Amino acid sequence: GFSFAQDIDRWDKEASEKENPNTVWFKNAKFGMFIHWGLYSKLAGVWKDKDYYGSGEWLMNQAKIPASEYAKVASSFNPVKFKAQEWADLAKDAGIRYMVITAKHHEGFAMYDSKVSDFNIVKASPYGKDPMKALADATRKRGIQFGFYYSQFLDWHEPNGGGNNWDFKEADKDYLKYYKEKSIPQLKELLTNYGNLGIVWFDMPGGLNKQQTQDLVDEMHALQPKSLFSSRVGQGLGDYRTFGDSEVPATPIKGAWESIYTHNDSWGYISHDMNFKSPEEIIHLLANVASKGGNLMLNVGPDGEGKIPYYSEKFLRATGLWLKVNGESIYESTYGLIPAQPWGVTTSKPGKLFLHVLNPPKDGKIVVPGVNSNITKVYRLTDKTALKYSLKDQTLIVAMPHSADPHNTVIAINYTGTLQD
Ligand code: FHN
Repeated sequence: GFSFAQDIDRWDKEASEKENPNTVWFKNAKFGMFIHWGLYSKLAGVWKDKDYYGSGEWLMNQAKIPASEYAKVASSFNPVKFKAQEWADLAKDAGIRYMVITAKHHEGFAMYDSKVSDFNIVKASPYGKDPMKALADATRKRGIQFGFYYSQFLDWHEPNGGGNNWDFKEADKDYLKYYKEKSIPQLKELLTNYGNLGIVWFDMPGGLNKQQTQDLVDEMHALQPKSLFSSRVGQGLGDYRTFGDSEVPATPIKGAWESIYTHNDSWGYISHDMNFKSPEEIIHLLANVASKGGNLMLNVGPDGEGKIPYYSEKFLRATGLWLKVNGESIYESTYGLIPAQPWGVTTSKPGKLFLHVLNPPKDGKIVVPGVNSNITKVYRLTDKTALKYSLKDQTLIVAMPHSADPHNTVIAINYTGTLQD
C-alpha cells in the first residue's frame, strides 16, 4: 500500500495545538466500515477466464482492459439482491459507528445517480436505481455516520483521467479538464444530494498543486462544512490522517487518524479468496489501533448481486457481540497510558486504564509497569468480577481470570487522580 501519512509535522502540531471540533465524533467512533462496490464486484478478479491476483477493484488495470470494452460490463450489472437495510443492520450489529462507500472508484463508474456522466448505475445498468440514497438513509437511521469514497484523480474510463496509460497517452492528457468536467462536478453532486456526510474519503491524489487542492477542499467544505476530508485529498491537506493500507503507526498518535484494512485480501469482491480475518483477528486489530489512539476502518466487498460475503457478515457480527460487552474499552477511549506489553495493549479513559490481554501469559500473571497506588479497583470488564492484584515498586501484577474470553480478555483498572507518578 501507499503511505499517505505525509506532512507528519503538521498533523502532530495541529493535534497538540487545536482540535478540529468536527473530529470529536470521529475520534470517539473508533470502528468504521469501508465498502468497495462497483462493476469490479461482478468481475470478481476474473477477465476472459483469467484469474488476476490482487485487489479485485484493480482488474481493469491489471488486465489492461480498454475503457470501451470494460464499460460494457455495466450493461449486465444488476445487483438485485442489494438491500440497504440489510447492510445498515449488519453495520449496526457489528458495532460500526461510521460507513464509507465507493461512489466512484478508479474504474470511473458512478454507483449513484449522476447527471455529470452517463457512465453510472442508473443510466448504464439494468439495475436503473440509485443504491446510495437508500443506503445513506438506512445507515443514518441507525445512528451511523455515512460518507463517500471518491477517486478524485485516477479514472481509467476517461481520456483525461489519471492512471489509464494503456488506452490513452499520458502526453495528451489534460488533468485540469478532467477535474473541471467530471471530478469536481461529481463531488458537488455527492456533497449536495445525499445529506450531511460524516466523511469524504478522497483517494490516490494527483494532477493538482497545493493551491488547486486547497481550492478544491475549500469549495467542497462550503457544501459540507462539518464533513471530514481524508488526508488522501493530497498535498498534506485534509481533516484527519489516513495511514497507508494495512498500516498501523508504531507509537500512539495524537489527533484524528485511521488505519484501514481489507477483511480478506482484496478491497473489491473476489470469489476465490477465503482468507477472511477471524473475529479474534479483527478484535486484536481494533484493540491495537485504539491503543495508539486511532480508528480502524475495516473493508467489506459486496459481490455483483449486492450480497455481502458470508464470512464478512458472520465475523463482523461476532465482533459486534464482543463489543457489546467490551465496547467501553474501545469507544470514546484514547491511547493507552502503558506502552504495548508482551501480553497485549492498553487503552485509556479518565480514571480508567483498560488492559487488552491479547496473548494471555503462561504463568497467569499480567505485569503492568510504571503505575502507582492510586488504584481503587481491578476487574474483568465483561462481568465486573474483581481480580486479585499486587503492587510493588510501581509494578502491578494482576492474576489472569480463569475463564478468559477466547478473543480478548479486557481487564479494567479504576484509579483516582493520576495512575503514573
Ligand atoms: O488504489 C486504491 C485501492 O483500490 C483501494 O481503494 C485502497 C483503499 O485504501 N486505496 C487505493 C490504494 O491505496
